[in-house]
Amino acid sequence: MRTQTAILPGLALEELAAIPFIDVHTHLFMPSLGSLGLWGIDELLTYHYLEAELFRSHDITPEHYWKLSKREQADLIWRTLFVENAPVSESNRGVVAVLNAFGLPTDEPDLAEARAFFSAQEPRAHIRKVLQLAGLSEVVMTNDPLDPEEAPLWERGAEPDPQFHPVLRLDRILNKWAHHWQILASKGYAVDAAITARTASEVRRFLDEWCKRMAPVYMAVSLPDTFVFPEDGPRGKLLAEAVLPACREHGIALSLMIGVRYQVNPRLRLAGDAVGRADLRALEYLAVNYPENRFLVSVLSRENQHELCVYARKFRNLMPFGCWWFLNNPSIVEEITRERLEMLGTSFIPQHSDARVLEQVIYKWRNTRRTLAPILANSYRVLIEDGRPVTRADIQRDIQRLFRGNFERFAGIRAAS
Ligand code: RAT
Ligand code: ZN
Repeated sequence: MRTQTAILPGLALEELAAIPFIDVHTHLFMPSLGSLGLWGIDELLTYHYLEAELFRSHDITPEHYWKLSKREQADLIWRTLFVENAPVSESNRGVVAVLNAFGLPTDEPDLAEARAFFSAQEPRAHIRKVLQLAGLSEVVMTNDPLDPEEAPLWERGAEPDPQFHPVLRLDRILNKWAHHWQILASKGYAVDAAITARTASEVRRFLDEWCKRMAPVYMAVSLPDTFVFPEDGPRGKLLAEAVLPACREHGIALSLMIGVRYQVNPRLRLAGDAVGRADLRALEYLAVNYPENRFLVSVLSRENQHELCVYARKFRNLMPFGCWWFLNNPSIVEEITRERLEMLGTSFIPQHSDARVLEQVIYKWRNTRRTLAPILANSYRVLIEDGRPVTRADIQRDIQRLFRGNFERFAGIRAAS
């Protein structure tokens, strides 16, 4: 049935709400890695996005803040950003939306009721409930094989969960080889500080074993704005000689998240990273010279977004995904998503949550649906005006592709849907 333009925004919102999404990049953990998972009001309030904002509205020094207990930190952030100021920023509003989703008060002077609620939840049931509230069928994790807390859990055999897909994260290996090669050496790999042929092949063996253990849906690395490829340092050599061949052999994509300026203010710890414009010729080189590899790509700089779309038009082995970190604000998501729809049709993955705290998926996906509905509706409106009728089935098929099918196909996790 043909659709009238006036009802398009409502229709898009209905379908966005009805179709369960796959969250293609998070920092959440499946129940069997439960000790690593963050959830509840104290974690929500001490998310590093909010910590950065605390220091703008309160005189406390970072050094003093880090000495407080988690509970004291959360109380301070609540008082400063939610009681003494209206919580209008994106990350503040997110906490409000989560409290509201559970019927908790959003304007109390203290956190007593919220704390009582979260501490009464049974973790496994709470995870299922949160994913359902967020409209997600599955989430993709970030799993670090060199993390001293995480690695032993995998080595002992962590029980897989159909709603959580593992990802082999390579930051320590690719970005800080000098600090980490000895961990591999201590686990019996014949590696050195220098990337000799033997070191590269031992890293390859390490990746093969972790692929077997973890069955990752892709490998991933975050990269600085200064990322170049090819290059002669450890990162360039390990990428070329170990990571790219391993991805090919295991038939999995490599996710490149490019554009971080690490620790411009180390006093803020996790909140101390910034953004820089990258030279995407490195991506061009990878796409041209490694046609058998597939690359999921997110770029942090707003200035790199258009180039990424142009490269995606040239190379089918590039899949742009998400509006990452400092870009995940409605005004910027709108701009980037419109640009992508205009340049790539529906052949990209519009968003991921990057959630670090379980309940964040509720607000992040609610925001995405709210921001995307009018953008999609507008695309259909101009299409109708230009002479092509649009049906509800068209809208369903597009949303299914954007928020599920593109990832399933590109990551090779299911037959094409
Ligand atoms: O968005 C974030 O929380 C960042 O701190 C990073 O974790 C980033 O998303 C990454 O995966 O490196
Ligand atoms: Zn992330």
